[in-house]
Amino acid sequence: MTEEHGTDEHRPPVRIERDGVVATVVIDRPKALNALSPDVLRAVADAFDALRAEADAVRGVIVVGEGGRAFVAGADIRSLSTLTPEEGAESARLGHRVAAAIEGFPAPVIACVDGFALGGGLELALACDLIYATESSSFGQPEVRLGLIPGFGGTVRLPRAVGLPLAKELIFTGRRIDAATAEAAGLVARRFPDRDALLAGARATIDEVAENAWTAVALAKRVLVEAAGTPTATATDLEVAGFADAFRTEDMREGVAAFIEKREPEFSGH
Ligand code: DAK
Repeated sequence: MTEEHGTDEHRPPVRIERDGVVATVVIDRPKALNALSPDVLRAVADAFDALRAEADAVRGVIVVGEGGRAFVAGADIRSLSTLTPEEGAESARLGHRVAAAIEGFPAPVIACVDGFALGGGLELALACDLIYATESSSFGQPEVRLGLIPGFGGTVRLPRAVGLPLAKELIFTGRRIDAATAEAAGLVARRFPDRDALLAGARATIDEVAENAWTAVALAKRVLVEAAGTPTATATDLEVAGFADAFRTEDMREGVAAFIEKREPEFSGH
């Protein structure tokens, strides 16, 4: 098999690192600025499927790009140039499989952006629950410069994150914005001076989340993800269902009992 352009020799393009309750999915194709070839997309989806199997032990996932220059500089433009329409459809399905795996993962997923998050890279970050970024990062949807439009959900999730007018401006111009602008627009939840601080900040957030009832965090994520963009009545129905499901958990009984008994709760995750 020939080596994919920009792929570092003999290394899988995606790896999972574990540190206590935190799992980190590292996209490791720095020579191509971590561009999303079909192989990379498949590997990201597989990584989330693997983590799903041990979801009981994972309280949060960090997604990060290797190399310090890019989170992900978009879909792999070289791969795109050779795709047949059928392969294009397969690539679209893969992209949506990745987004579904992240949104369906029962714990927060934080995109840690250190460098470029462009095109499919920004769309990958938008599928995550939070975007944290270093000061030197930049964001954009440059697809129209290639004769494309965002195809991994950018037209759907970017307006939800920054509002329709700014989303339109970014998608129509293809321009890049810096981390400070992205934070002011609500796209980036938190900014950090460098990569170490970025990763430490994401871990600290996951540790803080991990002190809470895992079942409740998973239910809250389910409602937030499923309700996004739906009419108010549908969204509130989803919230009612999630609220009712919380009453089915031991954690809810424990959390309420601990408050009444003036003690710290001991959540079991059930
Ligand atoms: N794909 C492939 N290779 C890439 C790449 C990309 N997106 N971005 C960078 N590279 C490669 C470069 O070709 C270069 O490789 P070598 O020439 O060294 O072999 C290496 O990474 C370093 O890049 P540069 O030399 O260009 O580095 P600079 O610092 O000068 O510039 C840059 C960095 C990020 C500004 C520049 O590389 C750039 O503009 N990259 C392209 C960014 C871009 O346009 N991204 C959006 C792609 S469109 C779909 C769904 C979604 C999509 C497609 C289909 N379906 C539903 C089917 C999404 C489309 C997109 O994301």
